[in-house]
Amino acid sequence: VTEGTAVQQSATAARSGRRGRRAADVPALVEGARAGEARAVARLISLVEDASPALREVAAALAPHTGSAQVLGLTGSPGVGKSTTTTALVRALRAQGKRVGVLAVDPSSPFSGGALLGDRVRMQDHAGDPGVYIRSMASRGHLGGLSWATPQALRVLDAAGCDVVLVETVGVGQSELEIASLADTTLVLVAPGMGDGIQAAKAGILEVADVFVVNKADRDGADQTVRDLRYMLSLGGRHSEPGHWRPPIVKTVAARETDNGVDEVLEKVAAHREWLGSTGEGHRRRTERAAREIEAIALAALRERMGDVHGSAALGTLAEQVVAGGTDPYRAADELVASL
Ligand SMILES: Nc1nc2c(ncn2[C@@H]2O[C@H](COP(=O)(O)OP(=O)(O)OP(=O)(O)O)[C@@H](O)[C@H]2O)c(=O)[nH]1
Ligand SMILES: [Mg+2]
Repeated sequence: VTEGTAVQQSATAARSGRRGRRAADVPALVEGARAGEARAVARLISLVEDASPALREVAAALAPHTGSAQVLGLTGSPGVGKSTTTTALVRALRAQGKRVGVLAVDPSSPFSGGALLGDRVRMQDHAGDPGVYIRSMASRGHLGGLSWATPQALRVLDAAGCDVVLVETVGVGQSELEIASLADTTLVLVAPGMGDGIQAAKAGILEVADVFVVNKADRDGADQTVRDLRYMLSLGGRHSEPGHWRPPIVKTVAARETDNGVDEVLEKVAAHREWLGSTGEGHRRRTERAAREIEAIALAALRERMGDVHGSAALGTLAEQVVAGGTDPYRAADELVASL
């Protein structure tokens, strides 16, 4: 058993409900996805989400066709207007002729399949538009953060020719930090009167935001929220260092169809993209992203092998030696890792 299949098997076993599907014709699916077939895209995302035995083949087949999509992360407190903003952004991007993917990742309800988030987006006006793919994902097997399959799902949408992929996730737990590590540009949404500015500062969100969106600007207190954010940004952090990006603050009324500020959000996103390109920061982020992904896969493989080790004779022997004072647990652990 190679490390990869071991990882897949445990994840697949955890989701035995979907076992027994026929084997996937991965090359045909990738070809279909590249030709814009929604069903092929959906199937590929299911394969990566289910950690199907074909996962490796899918990853390998996608690799040559990825790297061109721009990934936008949207995060913020529950109810701040992420899905509404996503819908408005999709509409604006479609008007620019862009192909758009949406991944709604619900880190708060590992059992819902993230359906609520996705449905809220889907219920809007994009159903049936072949230039838009919308998919919701649960954060199965990854407490408090994004689904581990999110990067692979991004690759599927990238290979399917999406110019922009929007990733929406509720800002709870580690998710906003994770979304920032996944996205080229991270939008942090806040709303007036929710104390979000202060919450943001506490949670370290100031550090991950590339663009601040003060949504529900039709409500009282929007200007105060903008001032709060501006003040907090002025207090320092990496943003104030020379050569660094200073996150702009844009007011939106995402629930409005027109004159909603969303075009200005896209202008700031475009400016940030230019900055990413001209400073090399974009490449640095993508490399960092890949490194984390490799690390996560490698750690999962190690953990899997540790599982085999648990209760093994080798571990038992080392434990006896530690108890007898013949070695210490650190040296024993080194030996164990070396033997994996
Ligand atoms: N007044 C006002 N209401 C808005 C605005 N944008 C969104 N809303 C409303 O706020 C509520 C929540 O919007 P969603 O887009 O579902 O918020 P969300 O952040 O995706 O929520 P979760 O996914 O549950 O975290 C809905 O009732 C929206 O209609 C806005 O600009 N102004
Ligand atoms: Mg939502």
